[in-house]
Amino acid sequence: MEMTLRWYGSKFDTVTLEQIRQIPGVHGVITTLYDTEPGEVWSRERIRALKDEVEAAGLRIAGIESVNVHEDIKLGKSTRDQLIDNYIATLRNLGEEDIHMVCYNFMPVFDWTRTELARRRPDGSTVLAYTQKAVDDLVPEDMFASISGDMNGSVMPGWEPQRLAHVKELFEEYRGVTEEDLFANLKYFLERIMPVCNEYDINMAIHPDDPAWSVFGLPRIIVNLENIQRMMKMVDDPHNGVTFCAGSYGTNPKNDLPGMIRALKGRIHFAHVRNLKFNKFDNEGNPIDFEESAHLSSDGSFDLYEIVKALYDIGFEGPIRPDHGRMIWGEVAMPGYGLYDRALGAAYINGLWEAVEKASSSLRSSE
Ligand SMILES: [Mn+2]
Repeated sequence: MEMTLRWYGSKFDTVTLEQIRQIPGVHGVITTLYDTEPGEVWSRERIRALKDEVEAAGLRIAGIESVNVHEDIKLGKSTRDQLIDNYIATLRNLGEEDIHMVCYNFMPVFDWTRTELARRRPDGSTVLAYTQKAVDDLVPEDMFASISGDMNGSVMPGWEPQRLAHVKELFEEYRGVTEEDLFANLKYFLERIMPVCNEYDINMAIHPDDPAWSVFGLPRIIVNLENIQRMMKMVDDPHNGVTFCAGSYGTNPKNDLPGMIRALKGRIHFAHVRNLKFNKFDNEGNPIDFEESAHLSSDGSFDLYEIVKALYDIGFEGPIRPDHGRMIWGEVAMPGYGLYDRALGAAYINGLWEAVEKASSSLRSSE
């Protein structure tokens, strides 16, 4: 694995490359051209400028998160062919610049959903949280207004104001779009982009839907192992793989995270490792309230040791990153994306990895 940190670019991120470089074991960043619109071609010049900036700080670009997919592609509209051509042009330019991993998602309208961005925990830290009741009570177009006050002045990925301005129309367009339609539109997209991914050895890593169930009645497909396997089989190419996001798949306690990792051997191209804490379940065992915790196993509901061990056991070699961190020590940053708690997360995951690695090599030598 290659430990990385997500970085939004010097114009948008409160965290600097110089700070990232001082986190032990972090040599790469996962970044993006944050001010591009879905459907826009990323020019080679802009990609190279970003690369130069990262490399001048002594780091490397380990992958892109994300190249966003235009809603018309997800909707299967007639405009999709041109938009996919543009996506292919972007992939080609990334490949020319020696970038080989691209994270994306296929979630309608919203990238991810939380109902609070700064829930206070007993230790005074603040975290992102989700309450089903808040989602059920909310008109989707009010979602942005309800949380935008918590964004610390940042623009959060998936919650860009220009995207949210069209929420109402988008909901109209998704009326009647089923999960089967979404699978078919994803297949169409993947079939079109795979040749360029093969040409440039670009691993496509689809990010799961977060939370891993339908919200606001929108169809959601990347939610469990069965659906991921269907996605990989329908366009069967090693470049068609996944971002294993523990915090997203883990929102559904029925998803056995270490088991999923083992089943996805060879097709996990990127890993997001984090923890969350379930607070309340309904009568059927579905979580109705959870919050993001520190990465440490004992602070949340997941066993991070087992997650890291499963990644080690499948021979995972791709980029990995700590995911949303808590806001601690007075830091003011994009919720989930401050420096301090993600640095603690990176150090903790590195520690787990070293322990797993040494334990299994001493096991081997004693055999
Ligand atoms: Mn994630």
